[in-house]
Formats: sequence, structure tokens, C-alpha cells
Amino acid sequence: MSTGTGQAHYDAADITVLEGLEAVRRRPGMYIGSTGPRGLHHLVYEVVDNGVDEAMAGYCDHIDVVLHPDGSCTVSDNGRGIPVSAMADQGGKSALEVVMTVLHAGGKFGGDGYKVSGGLHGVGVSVVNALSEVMTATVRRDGHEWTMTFHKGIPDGPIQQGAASDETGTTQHFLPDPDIFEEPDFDYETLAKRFRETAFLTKGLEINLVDERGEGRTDTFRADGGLVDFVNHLNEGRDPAHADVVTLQAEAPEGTLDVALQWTTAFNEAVYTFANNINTHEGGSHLTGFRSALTRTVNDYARAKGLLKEKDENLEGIDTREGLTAIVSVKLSEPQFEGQTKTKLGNGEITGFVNQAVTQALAEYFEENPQSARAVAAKAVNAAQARLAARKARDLARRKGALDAGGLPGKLADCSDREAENTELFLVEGDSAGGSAVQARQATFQAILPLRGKIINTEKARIDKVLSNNEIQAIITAIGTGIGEDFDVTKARYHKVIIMTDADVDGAHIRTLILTFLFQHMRELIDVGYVYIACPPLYKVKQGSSEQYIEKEADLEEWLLERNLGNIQVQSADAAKPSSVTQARYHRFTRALREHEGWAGALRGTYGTAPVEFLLAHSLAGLRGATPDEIVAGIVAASRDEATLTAEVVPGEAPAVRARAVRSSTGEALSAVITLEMLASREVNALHQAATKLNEQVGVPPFVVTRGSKSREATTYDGLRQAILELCREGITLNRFKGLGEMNYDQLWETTMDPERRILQQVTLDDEASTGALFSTLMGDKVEPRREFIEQNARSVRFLDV
Ligand code: 0RA
Repeated sequence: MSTGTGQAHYDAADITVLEGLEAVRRRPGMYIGSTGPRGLHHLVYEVVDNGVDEAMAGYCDHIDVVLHPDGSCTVSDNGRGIPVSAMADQGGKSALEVVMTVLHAGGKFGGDGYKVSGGLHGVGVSVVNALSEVMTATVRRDGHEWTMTFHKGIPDGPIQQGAASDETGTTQHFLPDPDIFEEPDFDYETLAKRFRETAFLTKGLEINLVDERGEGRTDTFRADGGLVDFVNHLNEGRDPAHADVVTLQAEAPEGTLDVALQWTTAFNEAVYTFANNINTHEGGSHLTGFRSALTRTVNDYARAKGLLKEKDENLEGIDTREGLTAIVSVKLSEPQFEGQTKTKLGNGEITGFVNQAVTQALAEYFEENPQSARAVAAKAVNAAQARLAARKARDLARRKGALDAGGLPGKLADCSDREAENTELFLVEGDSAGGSAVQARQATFQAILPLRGKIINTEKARIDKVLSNNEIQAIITAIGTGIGEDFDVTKARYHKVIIMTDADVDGAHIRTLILTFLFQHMRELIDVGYVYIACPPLYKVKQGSSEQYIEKEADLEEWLLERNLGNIQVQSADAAKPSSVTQARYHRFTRALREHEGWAGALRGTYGTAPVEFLLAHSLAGLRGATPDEIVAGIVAASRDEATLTAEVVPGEAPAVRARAVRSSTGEALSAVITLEMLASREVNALHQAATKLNEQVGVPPFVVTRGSKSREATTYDGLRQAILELCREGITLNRFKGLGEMNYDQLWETTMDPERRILQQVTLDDEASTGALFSTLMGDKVEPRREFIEQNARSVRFLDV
């Protein structure tokens, strides 16, 4: 085994690499979609998906994902390990180096069976590398451990052979570059959701997610039941219409097929399709085959058993899918992805294969389970009747002019421009806010529809019931597209439909109800990007003669600092004189503070509060790795004027020291048992490093912070941050808006409706499967899952990735 010598001279391959990395860093959006939260999480998916590919090829059954307090992430798998040998056609560079630095290099090795997924988001780990401040790849294979470290994608040096190892696998540690990403903070829930889905699709693969930040969390995702577990998960908020989940597997030259399905008593359809583990949001050939099989099989059964009489029309596809939850997963060697978002499977040959396999399996299931079959068929017949009834109701309503554009709802304050492209419709919570909105709007292009009271919960009601609801009728007629099978996006009367609700729990609920309706009956309106959420500000701040609206907490802090940090002086215990803090320095300080808090939280979780608080209060993290006697000496030496410290070795098996601090001013005593194990831990090491960074930024506590004649004392780093913010807030009037109604109309215009100044969030369906499950959880029949969800997410109910 040789090591690469690509660094020895500078050749054409190096230039290509540098150009490639450069391109990624210059236009990150082209490779990962955005530099916002989505793009950031994409980095993790990219790295994890490589391990999943390895699992799909049968070489890996375990992936660990760890989120570290410093904002970095480690992904570790037990696959074969990225190859490390030198590549002749790459100037002798190691394969590892090529994979890590050459765009799209990932799939070029290995040959047979590897990279079934290839395709869609497989931009390659080199993109992650290019966008990371630092990245280290460690490979275990060929009897050794091998490592390479990179900064912004550029290798620090050639591959290094490390200790002997008889394991195999790959570990990648990366820190997303804060110069590239707007908010380099991983969201645990987002990642958990994704890995839960990945685990469902890859039977037997265990994905372990660990959050070392703050309180810390961990989840293990593993679905030994594969797709059956997925269907059960999606049906958590629904009642099954028959006992078991139907499954089938089939293999043919066209590819392989895995299906799990179950009908429920709900009314909407939850069918999710995947091709090579990629969520095919736009459906495609596999979905077509699946649907025809269902329509035919259920019709045949209903006819054969007399549930459909001779005179009855056939069931339509949509009838047979009412309340159906299903996962259709195909794997094929050369997937073609088409459609607007490249999530529509194009391979035509798959349709017949899926159709035939599903028809056969479902017919067999119906044959063997007559009771279930009857329930399914009866439900479909029922759905057809409801559909016909709804059509009649709609025709009737249309004749009466209630549903078409001719008879626009009375409450709609329409705009004068008739070019849909130029216009927007605000769906506004409540009549009073609706009134202000009408006064505030630009009547040429802005229409207002006030919604009174509660919107019907469309997850719980069948279509005919939904249609008879006044608020829903008003929404449908105002938008003009029709719904369901009649939906026609070209008839949209506005190209922006903006949901404007209060920034409180009720507002969030109403927003969910509207989104649930749009999701179920006007999906395409969301798909084409016509649906938005208005973002009314939370605060108005005023200092002297200048005032400003502020959308969220974090922006408020930014605003305060921008204006007032310059007037603030910080005196630390170790500096001769007070100094001022620049914004850049303040930000480095708070970043280090977060990291420090993160490690402290991780330690508290493992060793309890008392020893950690003791460690922090007396800055003892530097004692790691010392002997018990040295630790005792170190603790005693940490005595200050404020407190006297004593310590003794605790006899026993696990070496530990009992430490005691007596506060001089009050005589109060605190003690804690500090184990050597804790002091030697990785976390204490990291804590010490974070503390060192804090020292470098702002010095050591206690601090005195002054602004003009006002001052504050702080004994901890967190206290310092609070003191700075409090002083920045002096002389500022802060106004909090609880709802739209608290703003007068010109405020509403300035902050929320004026296209020049407002902020709109476009609604997208990033992760449909979990969005669907979530709507059911939030809006479905079962109370328990909903309560659990709301309890778990009390502070941040974020169901759609908006
Ligand atoms: C190509 C070939 C082989 C393994 C891999 C790629 C591989 C890549 C990644 C990325 C993360 N984890 C991974 N594990 C494996 C194997 C070639 C062989 O051993 O025959």
C-alpha cells in the first residue's frame, strides 16, 4: 500500500481540483440548494447517504451521527471504508483524496452494485469538504487507520497511515464554514425526521443520532420491519380499516420493488414513493403502475362480490385510494429523474412491472383475507358515492353561483388588476385584522379575504362536508382554481396566496388548518410556489427619533448591538483597564459561549450538576489528566479572595477527589465529588478549550460592564452577555405586538403588506412523508399522539419546512 504523493508537484489535476472547489465555494447554492438551513442540513445528508449506499450494497449496518457543541458533525459508518490506494490516472493521489476533492468522484470506484442511488442529491462528499472550514476523513481498511485533513477542501497534506486496525469503516468529521452558511446551527428535529425515514427504507440499518449540545438528546432509528414500520408510523394518528399491513417484494430485470400498504378510516391519501431511496415527490412511472393496479384490483373485487352492481359505474382510482397509506419503493440501476424538481421517476419500463406485481399480490391478499377485502372495497364504494354527492353539491352550488368567479364571496375585497401574475390574495385571521388590511392594502393588486372563526378541519371531514363550509367555500371561489379532480392551476386568480395570521398559538393553529386544506385539496398551488406566509413583526423598537420593526428575538439582539455596543466598556479581572467590545469580537465571544454551554450541558448529563458547577465556578477544567494529589493541590491553589477551597482524595475503587469551597462573604459551603474519570473525559478537554477561547475574547471573570454612568457586575460569562445586552437596552422603548389587531393599518402596511418592506415565507413541501404524518398527528382523530407532539414541540411547532 503506498501513500499518495499528489502534493509533490503541481499538475493539471491539481488545477482542476482547485477550480472545482473554488466553483463550489463561489456558488454553493448550485450544489446544495442554498446557504440557509436547508443547504446546511444537506451537508449531513450527503455524508450520511454515502453510508446508506454502502448499507444498500450490503456492507454496512450502522451509522453514527454526532452533533458537537462547536457546530461540527461526525458521521461514522462500518462499511468497507473509502478506498485509500494510489490512483495511477490521478497523478498517484490516494483514492481517498480524489473522493474528497474531485467533484462527482464518489461513484467512480468499486464497480458492481455500488452506488445504486447515484443520482439526485449525490453531489459528492467533495462538496461538503469544500464548504467546511475543516474536515477530517478517517478510514479503517486494509489493516490500518488512514486519515486526511482538509481546510476549505484543500488537503493539509497527503494521506497518513495511522495505527493498525482490523476494522473497516469511514468516519468523517466536518465543521461547516461560518463564512458560507448564514446560521451554522443543525436542527436536531430536522435531522431526526430524515434519518427516521432513511432507516424505514433501509431495513436493518441502524442510524444513531447524538446531540452533544445543550441538554443533549439521542435517538436510534432502526426498522427491522422495514416499510411495515414506516406505514405503522404514518398511521399513528389514524385508525386502520383492516388489521394487517399488506407487503410485497418483487424482483425483475427492470429492478426491485418493495411495497407496504394499509387502508385507514381517514379520507385522504398518503402514498409516498421512492426510487433508490430518493423521495420521488412528483411521482412518476412507479406510482402510475401502483395506481392502476389498485384501481383494477379493487374494482374486480367489488364487482365479483356484488358490492358494485351491474348498473353502477366503475370506481375511480381516487375512490380506491381514500384513506390509503402506502410506501412504494423501487430500486433500479439507471434511474431517470425528471420533472420540475427532478423528483419524478421517468423509467417507463417500471410501470408494467409494478402494475403486474401489485395486482398479483393484492388479489392474493384479498383472496386470503375476505374480511379485510370487504372492508376495503366497501370503503371505496362509499367514497365513490361521496364523490358523486360532492359533484352534485358542487354543480348545485355552481348553478347558484356560489363557487365560481362570477359569484365571488361577499367578504372578499378584491383588487382591480385582473392579471393574476400581478396580484395577491391575503387570507386574514379575523374580521378586525381583515378591516385594517383592507384599509392598508394597495387596492390595485392586493385582495383581502377575512376569515371568521374556525376553519373546518379537513383532515377529519369528507369532501362533501368540507365543501359545505363557508370559509372553505370562500377560499375556493376567491382563488378560482377549483379543487381536487377539478383543480386547474391556470385558473388561479392570484399568483400569491398569503396566509396572514397572528404570531400566537391560535394563529399557528389557523395557519395549520388552512395549510392542511391547501395541502389536501390544492396541492399543486403549493407545488408551483403560489402559497406564502406573511411574517408580521414581533417588536417595534425606538431609540431617540429612530424606530424600527423587528421580526424575531435574534434580530432584536443584533439591532441593539449594532447601535449601542460601541458605548460599552468591559473590565475583566485580568486586564489593566477596561476595553470596548467590537461586534465581531462579541460574536466570537457568544459563539464560544454557546460551545462552552454545550460541553457543560453534556457533562451535567453524564456526571450530574454538582461537580460540573464546581468545575465551572472555579475554572478547574485545566486539571484534566492530573493525578489525585495534583488535583487536590490544584483545587487548593484555585482559592481566591471570594472563596477558600479545600480538597481531599476519596478512598475507593474509582479515584475521586472531594472538593469544598467556603465563600468568604457568607460562610456558605459547597462541596462536590469530582471523579478522575470526569476530569479525563473528552468533554472536559473540550470545555477547557472553549474556556480558553472565552478568556482570549473577553478575559476572566468577574467583569464590570459600564455604559456612561450605568454599570453592571457579572461573575460568569453568561452573566457578562446578559449585562452587555441589558446595558444596550437602556433608553430603548420596546413594543411587543401580540397580534395583527394591535397594529394600526399603516403599521400593518409598512411591516407586513408592503412588497418593498415585508418578509414573505414561501411554503414548500420539503419532506412530504413527514409532513403528511404530521398533519395526521396534528389534525387526525387520535388525541394521544397529538398531545405528545404538542408537548414535545411546545416551543417550536414547525411542521412545514417553510
Ligand atoms: C467506493 C468503493 C468502496 C467503498 C466506498 C466507495 C465507500 C464510500 C463511502 C463514503 C462513506 N462511507 C463509505 N464507505 C464506502 C469499496 C471498494 C472495495 O472495498 O471493494
